[in-house]
Amino acid sequence: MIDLYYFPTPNTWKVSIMLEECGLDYNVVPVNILIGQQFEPEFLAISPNNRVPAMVDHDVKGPDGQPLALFESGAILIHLAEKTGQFWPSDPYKRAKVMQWVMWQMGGTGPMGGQANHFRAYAPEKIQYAIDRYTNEVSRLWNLLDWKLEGQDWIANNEYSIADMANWGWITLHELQGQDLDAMPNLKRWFEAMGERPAVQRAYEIGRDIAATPGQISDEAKSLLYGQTPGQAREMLSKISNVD
Ligand SMILES: N[C@@H](CCC(=O)N[C@@H](CS)C(=O)NCC(=O)O)C(=O)O
Repeated sequence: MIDLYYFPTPNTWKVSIMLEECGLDYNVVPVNILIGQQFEPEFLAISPNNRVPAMVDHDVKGPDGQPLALFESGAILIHLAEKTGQFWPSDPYKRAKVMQWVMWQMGGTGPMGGQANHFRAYAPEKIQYAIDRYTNEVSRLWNLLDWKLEGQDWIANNEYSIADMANWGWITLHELQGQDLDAMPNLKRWFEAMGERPAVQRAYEIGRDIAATPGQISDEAKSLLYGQTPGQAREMLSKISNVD
C-alpha cells in the first residue's frame, strides 16, 4: 500500500496521475499547504523539505525495517515507474530520453513556473523585472515543448510516459502563468489529449475538497510560508530525527 501526501497542485498531480494510470492502491493523506500543514513535524518526518508531494511505499523497507518515505515528485515518479515497469521503457536509449524530459521539467518548468506564479499572483509588491524574467523563461521552456511536440503525440520517444505526466500539471496553469496556448498549437493539442485520459481526469479531481476546506493558518506558519529563514528551517528540522 502507498500513502500519497497530497494537495491539489501541479507537482502532486504528477504522482496521482501515475498512480491512477498504473491502477495502484493508495491512500490520500491531505496536507493543506494553504494553512501550513507542510510545516508540521509528522509531515516533515516524511518530507523534510516541507513540500508536497511525498509518498510512503509500505511495500519497500529500508535497512531499519521502516517503509520507504520519498519526497520530490521526479524521484517518486521514477520509483513508481521502476516498481511497475510501466510508462518507463526497458530500452536504455528510450529510458534515458524519458529521464531527460523528466529532469528538464523538474529543473525548468517547475521552479520557473513556481517563481512566475509567485511574482505574478502572490508577491506583496509588484516587481516588473521579476514578473517579466519568470514569465519569459516559462514561455521559452513551453515553446521548446511545443517545438518538440511538432508531428508527435507524446514528449519522449513519441510514447506516453512519466515525462508527459511530469509536464501536464504545470500547463493547466497557463492563464496564471501568462501563457497563450493558442500560440503553441502542438503543446495545446498534447495538453488537451492528456486531459481526455480518464486517469488524468481522476487524478486531477482527487482532493479538490482539501483545497476548498477552510482552515486557519497560525501566525508561525504564515511567517514560514514565503520567507522562511535558514534559522527557522533549522529550528523546524530540529524537531524531527534525521531521515534518508
Ligand atoms: N521539487 C519539488 C517541488 C515541490 C513543491 O514546490 N511543492 C509545492 C506545491 S506545488 C509546495 O509544497 N509548496 C508549499 C510551500 O511552498 O510551503 C517537487 O517537484 O516535488
